[in-house]
Amino acid sequence: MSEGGQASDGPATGGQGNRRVLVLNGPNLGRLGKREPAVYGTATYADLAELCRKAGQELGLDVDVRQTDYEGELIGWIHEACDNALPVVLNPAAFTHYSIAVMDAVKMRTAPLVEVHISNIAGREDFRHQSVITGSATGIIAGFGFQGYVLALRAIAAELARGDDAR
Ligand code: CA2
Repeated sequence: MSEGGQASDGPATGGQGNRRVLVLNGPNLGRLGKREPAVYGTATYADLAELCRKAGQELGLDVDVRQTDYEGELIGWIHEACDNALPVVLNPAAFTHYSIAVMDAVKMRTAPLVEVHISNIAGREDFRHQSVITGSATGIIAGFGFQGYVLALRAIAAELARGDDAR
């Protein structure tokens, strides 16, 4: 679990258990707003968590926002989602580009999983062009800043409205 109480930034359970969504963020995203504003903006991780929770409220989703710098912890959270058929919004951060372990966990998903990137990874350095996650995700949203998380939550709400299987 990452320092600073950032592991879980939203309600763990609520009155709408079947509407729970995990928003999972990988390494260094807890530092948003502190470095590289030209790429990631000036808003903070707390701002991102608040935006996701607010979007969730508007969509009738019970959004649980978490961030970790540890691969094993992220994988554990993906397993939790698999075991409980929870939809996921996932920004794997640098794990995107090389973690076969995160990819294998995503392959086990039992509900929609949307990969999100704040920046447009296809327009950056060559090593960021490849995602080992996308092929196992429901879809990917990249390049729209924090708004990408809201778009991903909207996509999940639409998928839930279509049926509860792992699309
Ligand atoms: O664009 C994204 O959302 C990324 O997933 C962010 C990752 C990067 O490794 C991916 O290629 C694209 C990096 C997150 C690092 O976050 C920072 C936050 C503040 C200051 C510097 C980096």
